[in-house]
Amino acid sequence: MSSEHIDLSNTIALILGGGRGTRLFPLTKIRAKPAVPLAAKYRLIDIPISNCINSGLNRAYVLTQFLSESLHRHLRQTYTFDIFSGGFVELLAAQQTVSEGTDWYQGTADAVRKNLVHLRESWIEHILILSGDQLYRMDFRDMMKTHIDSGADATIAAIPVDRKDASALGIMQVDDSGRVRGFVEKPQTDEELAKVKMDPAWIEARGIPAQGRECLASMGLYIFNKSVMVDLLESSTHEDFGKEVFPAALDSHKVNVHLFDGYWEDIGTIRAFYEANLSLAGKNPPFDLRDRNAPIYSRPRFLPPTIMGDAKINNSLIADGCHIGDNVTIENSVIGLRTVVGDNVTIRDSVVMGADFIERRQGPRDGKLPVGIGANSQISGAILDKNCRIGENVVIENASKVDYHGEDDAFQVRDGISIVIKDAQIESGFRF
Ligand code: ADQ
Ligand code: ADP
Repeated sequence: MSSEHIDLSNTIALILGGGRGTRLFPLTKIRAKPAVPLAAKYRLIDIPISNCINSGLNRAYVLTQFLSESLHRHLRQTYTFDIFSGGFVELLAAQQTVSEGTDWYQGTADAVRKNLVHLRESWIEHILILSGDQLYRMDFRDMMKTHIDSGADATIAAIPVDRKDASALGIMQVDDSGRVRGFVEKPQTDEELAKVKMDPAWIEARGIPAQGRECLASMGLYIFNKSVMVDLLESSTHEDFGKEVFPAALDSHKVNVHLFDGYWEDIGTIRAFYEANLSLAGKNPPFDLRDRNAPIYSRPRFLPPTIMGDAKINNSLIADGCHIGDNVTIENSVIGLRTVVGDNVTIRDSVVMGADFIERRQGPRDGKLPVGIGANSQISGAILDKNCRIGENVVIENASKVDYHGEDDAFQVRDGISIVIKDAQIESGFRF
């Protein structure tokens, strides 16, 4: 049977929308991680939800730590389903689960455990657990087919990686039948890695060019039979799937892998987020936003087209509603919705998220500069969060790439990348 005939109507997706949220800080300072803008006009949450919809799965809960008005609005306005389809995308925020204890979610398994009440409905047979901060395209019907064909209790999506990437991921040792026999979360030493390393021939034998990759990494995407997951979580206090639940379940349960070898990036750190955004701006992006068979959805907006003066744009994504002045150079950058760029500005290797509104004024008022990037400024190697007010003659180049930050600073450097936080103002003449 081909996976096109697999029916996901008995499956619910649980999208893990962010724990303590420190790795993407300060982009997560005043918003929930799923709401972080991506690729000029999307938000992180649009990726897993689009994958679900394109796989014929239209029931999902998004688990998040913060009750976020803007995330609620984004989900409500974007993912509306025909009432006859029974589809929904709903936010489950940690604060709402006080009856299950007053502490916030500790880890991924704990977050799911605190929401088991939502999974009691009898139509749910399978639970698909997804991560909220990854860029990839997958038809989950393929994964479900592997899960059903193998008769596993749980299935983990697995991608071949090399040693250098292994230390940031859950690494699995898998037998010839596809069953997971060993699982080490983020192996840091050669000894730990040796316990779970695979023979590249095993990978090649399954039709995937190993290209020197000798580890199988968990992609953090899991399918569970519902009863198995409920048992595993109710009978333990394990907080994390990777650290605890899987390592403990391998002997008692049949945990298998579903192999995947397409583009897949975890974009949960500032550097990974920055690089993934810029990679989308190239001429041959590794992840194609224009794939008609599996579109990425987002909120429909009624924005005016971008107005551009005498500008030179190279390898860049430019969203709707922007206003770009004369003698502007934009290279290798992502320019988000409603971005305003003054005359004589140069933007290189940067992610500019744009603005939540179009402001109809020119000069400063009440001490506030206009939203956007002021004339004669030069921005490179930076992330400018939404609604930034950057003055004139500002230079952000950060040649030293040395991290520099206080939690509330308008300007910060993290992972070597300059960041101007949301709603911040950078005065004219600022240089770094
Ligand atoms: P990590 O990504 O390091 O590794 P984790 O920090 O647990 O694991 O996050 C997984 C996902 O869940 C992320 O999207 C995160 O934001 C979210 N999340 C974490 N805690 C949460 C909470 N309390 N509530 C809601 N969401 C939460 C995991 C696996 C590895 C695997 C990698 C692949 O543990 O084995 O290799 O994912 O990226
Ligand atoms: P998008 O999805 O297009 O990024 P949202 O619908 O999430 O935008 O709106 C972003 C935020 O901007 C919301 O909090 C909204 O209330 C706010 N906003 C919209 N217009 C204005 C405005 N003129 N002034 C200030 N804030 C605004």
